[in-house]
Amino acid sequence: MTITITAFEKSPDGGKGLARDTRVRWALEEAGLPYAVRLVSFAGLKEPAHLALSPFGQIPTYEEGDLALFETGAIVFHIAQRHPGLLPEDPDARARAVTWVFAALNTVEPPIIDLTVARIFEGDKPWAGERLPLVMDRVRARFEQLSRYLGSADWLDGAFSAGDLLMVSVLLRSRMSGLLDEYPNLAAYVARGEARPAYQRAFAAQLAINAPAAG
Ligand code: GTB
Repeated sequence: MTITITAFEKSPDGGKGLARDTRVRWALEEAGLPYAVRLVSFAGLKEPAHLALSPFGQIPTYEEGDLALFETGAIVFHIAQRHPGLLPEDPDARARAVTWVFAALNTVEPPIIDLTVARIFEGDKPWAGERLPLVMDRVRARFEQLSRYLGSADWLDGAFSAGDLLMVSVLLRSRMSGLLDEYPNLAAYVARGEARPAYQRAFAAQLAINAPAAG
């Protein structure tokens, strides 16, 4: 059955892989699943046809036959549950990997999003200079904890899992701030994720639609 996802027609990052369709593409590549992409304009996100798939008018969405999903966490979990490669077979190990899915999205990503908001959307506000260091320290606090937990391990809990896929994706969003480089084992963890052939294919595919046409 054909899988179709949605992505930005023109991603604001110009294809640096920061928009959330990259996570879904990565999961599909890890699972070896072919997929089609429907590109949506910013105006199109808020039109009825897209709102029927994504009530909040966002990308990515996922369609497979009669099934339509939104929210990257749910989409990656769906792929991971049905195809080998992203969740361990052992039930306890599987539950721990799912815990890391939630930790990435619920505990680590929120302060990173706050940082993006503080740097990009609120950077010109008169109080931005006071707020930014506070937000950066909240990211540092999470990175410190995650760094201590990861130690010298390659992945968060044994073999690479959907939890790592989402954690690496979340950490990547902070790269521009330079904070990741303060934690060498986290920077190396992200680099390991990016080096995976499935990530490389996902990144190249989203870049191909965002890169300026040659010539
Ligand atoms: N919780 C949802 C999920 O995980 O699926 C969040 C989805 C989401 O935030 N989607 C964004 C969106 O559609 C795109 S990824 N926004 C449009 C809107 O809300 O109207 C966020 C994003 C966008 C662009 C960059 N960038 O260019 O750097 C990075 C991240």
